[in-house]
Amino acid sequence: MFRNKKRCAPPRINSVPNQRFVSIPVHSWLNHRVEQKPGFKSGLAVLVGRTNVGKSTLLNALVGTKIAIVTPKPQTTRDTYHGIVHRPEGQIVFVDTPGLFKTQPSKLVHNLHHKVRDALEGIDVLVHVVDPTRSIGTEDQRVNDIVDHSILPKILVLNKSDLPDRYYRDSWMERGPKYAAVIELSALKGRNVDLLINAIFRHLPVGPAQYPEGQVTNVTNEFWIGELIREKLYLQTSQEVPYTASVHVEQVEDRKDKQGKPLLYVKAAILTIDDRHQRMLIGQHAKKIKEIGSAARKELEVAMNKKVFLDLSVLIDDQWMDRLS
Ligand SMILES: Nc1nc2c(ncn2[C@@H]2O[C@H](COP(=O)(O)OP(=O)(O)OP(=O)(O)O)[C@@H](O)[C@H]2O)c(=O)[nH]1
Ligand SMILES: [Mg+2]
Repeated sequence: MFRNKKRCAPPRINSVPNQRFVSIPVHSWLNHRVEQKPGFKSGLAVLVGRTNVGKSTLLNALVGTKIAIVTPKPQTTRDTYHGIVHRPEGQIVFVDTPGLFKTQPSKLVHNLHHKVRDALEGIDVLVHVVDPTRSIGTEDQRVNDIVDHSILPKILVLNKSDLPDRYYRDSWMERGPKYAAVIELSALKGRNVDLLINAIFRHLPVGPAQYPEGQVTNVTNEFWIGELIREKLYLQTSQEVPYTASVHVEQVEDRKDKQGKPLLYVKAAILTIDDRHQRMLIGQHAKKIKEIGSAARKELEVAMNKKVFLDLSVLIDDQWMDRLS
């Protein structure tokens, strides 16, 4: 499947960054049912919006842990995944989605938009997230159309309330009557996120929990590690490079280091579409791949609370976008 293998050993870095915690349990869950008190509410709320409005940041803030990767670049999220909020009164499963965006038609864009449409199936509440600091464009119009055609209870979230220049706040407020509630919050600062949780509970049916108490997501460790590497790739590369690349985690294994201490061995490959992008991702003297690898490794070590050996390579696989669908 992959050709033109070029590998380089990850650099050793001893300092640990000041990152927010991450800890993702491995799960075996769906269909799990536990005894719930009478009146316990349960359901799914989907986060939709144009790209970059802060849906993934909000998912993390709601759950209180880093599940989704976040970058300042558009089109960061490529999958729909669940973040679970547990409260005495019930359980909300939040579904993060890829943002809708306007760009040249491509397989990647087509597949991501398809995922958004799929994510709207079986949902109880639709949460429309917007960024009132940015003018309302065609991407927002596309989301507005989806929202207007939906018969679900809808909540409008005006994110980024920590920013002073929310010039488009009033324009969004004019759409307020179309929604069951309008909430201004800051996902980044964690401000007013409980208001959203309370508003969603008002629209959820009584029913059994979908996930066991304490489980915060449905993503596997392997998937999450791949996402973390992809986040660093987005942060360390520019222009079209992030959009030519994906990450494939081949192996995650608990081992011991030379001193007998626990070590997590991770073997992963960045997949890209051609030689030129492979060269860019590796960089001169393998500088770029080392930067990506060391940033990912540092955060993984904090998350897993153990040393991590990340064996990262850059391979060519011009089919990876087909497999996204
Ligand atoms: N100031 C401020 N920035 C925010 C807030 N929420 C998100 N951001 C920033 O907005 C950028 C995009 O955030 P994401 O959470 O990746 O946005 P997204 O909607 O998931 O984007 P896609 O996955 O590309 O659709 C990042 O730089 C975030 O730090 C907020 O409440 N305030
Ligand atoms: Mg996202």
